[in-house]
Amino acid sequence: MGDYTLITANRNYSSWSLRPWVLMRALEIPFFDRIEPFTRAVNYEAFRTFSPTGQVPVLLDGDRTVWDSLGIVLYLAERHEGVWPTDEEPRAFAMCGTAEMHGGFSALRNQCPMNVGVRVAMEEHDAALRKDAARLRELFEEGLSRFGGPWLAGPRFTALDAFFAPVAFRVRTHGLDVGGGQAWVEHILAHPAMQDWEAQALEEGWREPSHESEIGASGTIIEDLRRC
Ligand SMILES: N[C@@H](CCC(=O)N[C@@H](CS)C(=O)NCC(=O)O)C(=O)O
Repeated sequence: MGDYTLITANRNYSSWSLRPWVLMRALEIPFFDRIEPFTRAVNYEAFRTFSPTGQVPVLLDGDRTVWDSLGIVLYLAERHEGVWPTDEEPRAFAMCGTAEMHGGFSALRNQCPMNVGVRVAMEEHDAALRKDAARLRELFEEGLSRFGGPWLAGPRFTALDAFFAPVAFRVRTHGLDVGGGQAWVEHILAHPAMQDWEAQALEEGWREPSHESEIGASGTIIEDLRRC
């Protein structure tokens, strides 16, 4: 069993970081929580000192480096119970949804950046974003109705919920309509690990200009709840 250090970046902005962080917290897998904040628009050289891709998240298991949010989750699944659902049907759904999130939803990712403390009014949704939002709604509603909720693949929090956790913040920040999937959005935002992440995001003092311009470009900022 691992002696884990999970390296992540700013709570407010770092959506890929949130995935393994919230999974490990929800499954109660202990780890040392190391934060490496963004100091500039591209942090490649600085992050290369601990990450082969120059990106976060990175999991250190003793002297082994495990990188990429999907790589980390697959690694954890071989060592810990509960990363995937036990039954084959929800497990297949969870694996496919996780892969879909990892490789897709680029309009959502580009046009609705994660910025936990900010609320944005969007002027319009272009065709690509409308397509992503419709697919999100479909996937959330299917998971909840097929497996009975309250999580996307049934009664327990799994990697599928962790992979969509940043989307819950994006849905709230940008006021996206995910239909019946809103029940899941509210459920995950109320999870103690998500509440802790959010509290840290609101308190952290780091502002990084390129992330600030991204959120400004996504619409009109109507509320900024960050305390620093
Ligand atoms: N495919 C990677 C993507 C990771 C990624 O894009 N991380 C961003 C932060 S959320 C990063 O480290 N960016 C480096 C930078 O902004 O300089 C993963 O799943 O872990």
